Amino acid sequence: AALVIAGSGVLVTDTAEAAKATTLQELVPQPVQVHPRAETFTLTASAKIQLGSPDARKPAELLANVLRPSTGYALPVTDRITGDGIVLTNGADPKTGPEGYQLDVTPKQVVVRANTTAGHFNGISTLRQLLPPKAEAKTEQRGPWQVPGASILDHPRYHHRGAMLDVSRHFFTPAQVKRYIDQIQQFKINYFHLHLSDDQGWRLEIKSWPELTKIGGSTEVGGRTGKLFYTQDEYQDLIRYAANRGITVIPEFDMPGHTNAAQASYAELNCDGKKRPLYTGTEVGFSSLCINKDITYKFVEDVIKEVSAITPGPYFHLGGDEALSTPDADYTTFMNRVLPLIKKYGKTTTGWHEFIKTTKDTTAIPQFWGTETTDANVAAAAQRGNKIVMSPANRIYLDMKYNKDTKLGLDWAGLVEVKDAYGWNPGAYLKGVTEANVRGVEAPLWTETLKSSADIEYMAFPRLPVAAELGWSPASVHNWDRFAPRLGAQGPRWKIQGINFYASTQVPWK
Ligand code: TNX
Repeated sequence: AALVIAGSGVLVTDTAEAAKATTLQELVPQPVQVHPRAETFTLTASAKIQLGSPDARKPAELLANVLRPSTGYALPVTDRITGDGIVLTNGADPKTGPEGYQLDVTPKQVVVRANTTAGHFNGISTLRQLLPPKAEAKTEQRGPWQVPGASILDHPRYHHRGAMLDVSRHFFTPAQVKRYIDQIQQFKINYFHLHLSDDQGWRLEIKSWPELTKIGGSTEVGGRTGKLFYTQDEYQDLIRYAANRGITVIPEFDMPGHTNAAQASYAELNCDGKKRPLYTGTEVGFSSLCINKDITYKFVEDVIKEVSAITPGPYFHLGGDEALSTPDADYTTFMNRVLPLIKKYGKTTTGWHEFIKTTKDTTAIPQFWGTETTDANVAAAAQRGNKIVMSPANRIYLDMKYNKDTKLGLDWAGLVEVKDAYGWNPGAYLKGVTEANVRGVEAPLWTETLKSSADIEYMAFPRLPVAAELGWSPASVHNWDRFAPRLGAQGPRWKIQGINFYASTQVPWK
């Protein structure tokens, strides 16, 4: 008796029993191969989480931390393999690659096989969705804690599956950022991009330029005041928190535009030598660093140097978008001086796609955020060998309103309902940018209108899981009619997790 959800995404059933809905048909993102087995596994009070590989330790601890409160079980993490219970080990099929895993659920045990820590995190995310939704509760619930019998083999379509949060327009505390990291992590998101500077705020302490946060980190959109920035210790704590969940942080400092907060902090960053007033509105494109002053590059180098020293991830995001107050020639001059500085401090450059017109460096990563399906500079870069991160604003900007009645958000790129967010193929979207040119998918969340975790969640859910599906699942699985019920099946889990999601009428919520 088989119910096969193979790479084709087609469901094949040949018994009535197999046709019964199980959580096997409720996974987001959809795995590459899912074969059901007849018998279920039940997690019991004596179960141990057994490590067959040191790579699995952090993923094991994450799983234990999710399941201990809800089950009330001790769930010790141990290096001793006894077989029964949950076993995390290596020796996965090479097809799983650097981020994939195999998950085998039999009556005696659940085995996650992966050859890397990333693979174990991804396998654990799948296992969590196979347990009943109440396994996500923070308080003790009644079992039984069943997992449907299965044999799963899975690996991602793209390496980069990202989420961006703008902490500049509105500041979010470390606790709020951690809450969002927890929420995105469960969909196999592996990059968290923090937009740390903009006209309205400079959000990370830079020791050599202390006024950046003292002045530039003192307010936000709407005019609230306070300590609206992260100390370097707080930032490093966020990075560790993300790393303990399989996520690499990408810091962004936007330049040469979107720099009013810096220009309000230091007079010398302005061509006329005068400080700008702090800005609490939501216009874009009015600020620019002074391109022809050496102090500008001293400033930029100090920022890159300090940030690189405390950021273990390989990337520095230099923004580069909407530099509407920087003449084209100046923009190129600026990038020609700044790109080598990022290399000097050992980081790989990523940025909003505009910057790629200034460089032939094929290691640089443009993040496409346009609303058209052609971009000559991005296509030319792809032809040279650059890998592109896809964030088309009219598809996957999480701050776009769902419909005209959505109270939060903006609409400059259009209204983006759940089906619109799903209805595109990252590997065949931009002219001249094919599957092999795409590094992945990232869902940015700009926060001009968002002030709380509830606001973040309303805009990100369910579209962030949509982005995760597009980034992870094979293209052959892409089908709205089959995706919508899987997405809808997440509803009870999100309710238990306290996620304030938008219950779109396009989705059949469970
Ligand atoms: C455009 S997207 C911007 C941001 C805004 C956003 C609002 C991009 C690279 N720049 O400055 O916050 O639109 O949707």
